[in-house]
Order: sequence, then C-alpha cells, then structure tokens
Amino acid sequence: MPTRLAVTLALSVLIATGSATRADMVAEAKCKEAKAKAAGKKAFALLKAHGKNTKRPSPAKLTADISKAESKFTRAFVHAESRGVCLTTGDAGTIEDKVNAFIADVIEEVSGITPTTTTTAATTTMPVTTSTTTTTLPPAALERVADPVVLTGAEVFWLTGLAPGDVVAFRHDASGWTQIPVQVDERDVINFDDVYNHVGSYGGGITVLDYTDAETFTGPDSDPTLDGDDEIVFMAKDAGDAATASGEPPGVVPGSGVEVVITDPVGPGAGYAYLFERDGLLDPGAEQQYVDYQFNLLSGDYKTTYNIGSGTNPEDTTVTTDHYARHFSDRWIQDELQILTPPSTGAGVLDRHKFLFGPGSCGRSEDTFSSGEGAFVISKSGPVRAIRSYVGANSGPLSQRQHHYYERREDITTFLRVHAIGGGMDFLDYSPAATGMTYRNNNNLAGVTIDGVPDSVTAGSVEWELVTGPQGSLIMVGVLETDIVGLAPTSYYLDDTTPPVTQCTGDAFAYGSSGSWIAQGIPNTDPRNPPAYFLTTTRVIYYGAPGMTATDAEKRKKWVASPLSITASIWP
Ligand SMILES: [Ca+2]
Ligand SMILES: [Ca+2]
Ligand SMILES: [Ca+2]
Ligand SMILES: [Ca+2]
Repeated sequence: MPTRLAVTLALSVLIATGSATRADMVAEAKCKEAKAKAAGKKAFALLKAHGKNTKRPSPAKLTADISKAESKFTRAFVHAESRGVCLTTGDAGTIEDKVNAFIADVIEEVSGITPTTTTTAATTTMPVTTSTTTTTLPPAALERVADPVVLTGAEVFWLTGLAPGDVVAFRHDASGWTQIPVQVDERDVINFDDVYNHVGSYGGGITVLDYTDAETFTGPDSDPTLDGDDEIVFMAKDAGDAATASGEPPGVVPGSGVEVVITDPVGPGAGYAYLFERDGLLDPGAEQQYVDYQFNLLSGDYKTTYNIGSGTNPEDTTVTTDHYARHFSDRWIQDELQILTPPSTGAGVLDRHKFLFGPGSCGRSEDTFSSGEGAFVISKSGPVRAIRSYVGANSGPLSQRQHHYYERREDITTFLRVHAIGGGMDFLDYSPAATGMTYRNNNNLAGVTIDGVPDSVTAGSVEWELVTGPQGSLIMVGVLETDIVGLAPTSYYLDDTTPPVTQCTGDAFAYGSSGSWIAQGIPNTDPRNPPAYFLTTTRVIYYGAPGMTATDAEKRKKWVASPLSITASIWP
C-alpha cells in the first residue's frame, strides 16, 4: 500500500534527522495545495466540458475534453509527487474518483443526465520514477527498421504542455548519446465544415479526431501545446540501448527526460529512446529528413486557389525518400512509383492506383473523384514522416484518404463515407516498365509474371501482395475494418495488353492490375445520413530491394497486425 510506505519512509526520515524542519513542512503543504488545486481544476474542466456538450452535443469533443482534463490532472499529481515531499503518494486515483463522483452528482442534479464515468484507471499505476538499478539490459535489436514508433501525448503526459517544437529525442549506446529525428503531429476534434471552408454543405457538421493543419482550412489545434491526443513519432531503427547512469545529453532541460521502452509483440529485441524538452535551439529533426514531400499545386497557394466546390485541381506533387518515389497529378491521382532501395533499377513501375465500382465501370474513379468537390485535411512534410489527407469523392464528400509516408513504408488509409454503393475495387495497375516482375499474394504463393500476357490466379481475400523483380520489391498488407456483417472481399487480377474491359483511367493496358475487390453491395457509410456503417481499409506498402519473398510478406502481415508496443516513464 503506497500510502503506508510513504508514511513509514517519512517517519524514518524524522527519526534520522531528529525533527522535521520548517522547510519540510512548507514543502509538504505545497504538495497538498497542488493536489487540491489539480482536483479543483479537473472538476471545473469537466463541468465546462459537459456544459458545452449540452449546448452543442459532440461525443467526440466531450471525450477529447475529458481526456485533456484527465491528463492535466495526472500530470499535476505526478509533478507534485516527483519532488519527494508529499506525505501521501499514489492517491491520484482515489482523488480522481471523488472528483468524478462529485461531477456526476452535479450533472445529474442540474440536467437529469447521468454522465458516463470518466475514471482513468491508469492514473494510479503510472510509474512516477524509474528504478535506479543499473541492470545490464540487452542491446537494441528491433528487427523492424521500416516501422515507426507512434506515441500520443497522453502516453508521455509528463511532456504535455510543452511547445511541440521543443520535444527532442536521443538514443544511447556504447558511443554515448546521439540525437535522433522526432516529430510532433497535432490532432484535435476537427469539423469537416471547416475542412471544406464552409463551401456548400459538404461537411455536414460531422466531427472526428484527426490531424490539424494551419496551412489548410482544417486550422490549427485548439491547444497549441503538446496535449494528450497529439502524436509523437520517431523510427524504430533509431532506438538504442538502455541509458545507464551517464548524465543527460547536452542541449536539454535537466530533469525533463522520459524513457520510452519499445518491444515487439511478435518478435525478439527491445529498443530504448529518450525524449526531452530542448534547452535552446536543437533541431527536433536532428538535421535529417527521412521523407521529402513536395506538395506542388499548379494553381498556386492552397487556401487562395484550390477549387473546393469542383475540381480538377492539377498537381505535380512528389514524395521522395532513399527507398521510393511517388507522384500525384491531382488529389486522388497517384500515377508514379519507383523503388529506390539499392540495387533496384528505380524504373517507374506504376500506371495508376485505381478505384472503380467494378471492372470496366467508369462512372466513378480516381479521376471523377478529383473532378468533383474536395479539400485537404492536412498536407505536411516533416523530418520523420509526411502526412497527406484529403476528402471529396463525388457523392461521398466525406470519403477520405490518408497517406503516411515513412522512409521505407507508406500507409494508405481510406475511410469510405458514402451512400449505399454496388461494390468497390482498390487496386494498383502497373506500367509496361513492370514487365518481368513476379506477382504473389497469400492465395498464390507460386506467383505469376507481370508481362501483359494473361495468367491464371486464384481469387480470394487478400492479406498480402508481393511484387518483385530487378525493379525492386513491394510488399503490401491489406487491413479491412468495418461493422458491416457478411462482407466477403475477394481479389482482382488482370494482366493483359489487350484487356477485355475498358481501363477507364491511365493507359490502355492492364499490367498486373491487382488488389482487393468488394464485389457485393455496401450499405450506407455516410455519417451525414444515419444510421451509417463504417468501412476503413488500410494498405501498408513496404518498399525494399529485389528478391523479397513470401516469408518476408507473411512477417510484415504480422507486423502490421501488431504494432510495436511502448511503455514510458520518467528518466532517470
Ligand atoms: Ca491536440
Ligand atoms: Ca496540441
Ligand atoms: Ca502474365
Ligand atoms: Ca494501365
């Protein structure tokens, strides 16, 4: 029981020193005051959040406000206790329960509504400090060099309240401290009416927790500091060993350290990274840029020239890393892909990343999406990753696609938000330059040759796809999340220089056209017209050297299903 332990410790201090000094008593009173103040602030924040929700109901905003109040409360308690002068410790959970009970009582009294509980069970178990033992831990051995480590502010709540640009990261190994690139991407409950700059009624007043961007009409985060829902990201490959007692790195605020321990739920090894508040002018990117995203809208500045009500909005946008290059010629139009991992040839192997309702059904495609209404949620280039996210797909103005670009991995997430439709295909159609590459997926391990000559391919649900040749390798892992019962996606494949169906977009040929196909009706997913189902698909692309195998693909399927896990604590 932490309280008794603390009292025992305090008593032994008294015995050792003979009597408590006046300074001790003042410090102890300050601790009590800080805790009482935190409880009061939390109560006020919760009442305010519930009040706002009564005036303008938004469950997402309410949840975000509650979570913000909780992280502030927890942070205040940890801060108070970290000075080692509190008579009681570990009572954050107890006090929080009392505040929650009080709030529930008040809300019920004034509105007749019983609010949902807001207790964060985690607060009582949050580590206050790490142990000071210097056990030798195994060196960093994370296999997942392509994967990111993504944390929320809430997971490292000791750092919340900092300016996002003041968070810096380090690794530690035999050669000491080395700064590593880190990036903060702010999030908030955004309103699609804002994203659309209130053009038409496309936004429908729908709100979601998503990225913010001062450069688009989405606007900046309402909390300009690092707060609980913001994301902090660095690469797993940059993690190092556990830092033993060797002092803090230069250029950081003393005592601001947070240790992040990274483990692989499906593999061996562990990694350690250390986050700090910078003291001065350290570049959070550590003078590196893993991804170069050049958003080039041909009409000019986004806010002043983008045609939100109706496209087209031609672009000459590029994404370049040491391992791949991509190109966009409009919002939805991805028309180039090069694999650059040595010794790949770097050939341009893509004709189009396509969307159609079905083969040869040209009524809707990435071209028609780009010709209709649309807007960007975020378009951001950072040292660790770039994020490009946009909405607007004809009669699905809230249908959204989000790209996360990392050094050797790209995540494409598509949120379908549209009235009932007859089906949908999301597939890559390769270019003549892909000739000679081998296509495999989980239902076709032997593989077929992409060469414009038809192949026999077994259809079925796509878990992973592998395309490899001297041009390089692509491993793609597909994830479908939905609450629609009975959806059974199958696959699509067509390799034919004289295809039996019209190609709708891109060139006239089908080179290894392949991907996932929902060949059945999809009910309403448009939240503007409830009840709406949700359907979100993610295509994770790993870029690599020639010669990757089905075994590599199986492994990456597991990685995507089990992201790296982290635990954080104050360091040292
Ligand atoms: Ca935020
Ligand atoms: Ca923020
Ligand atoms: Ca073929
Ligand atoms: Ca084609």
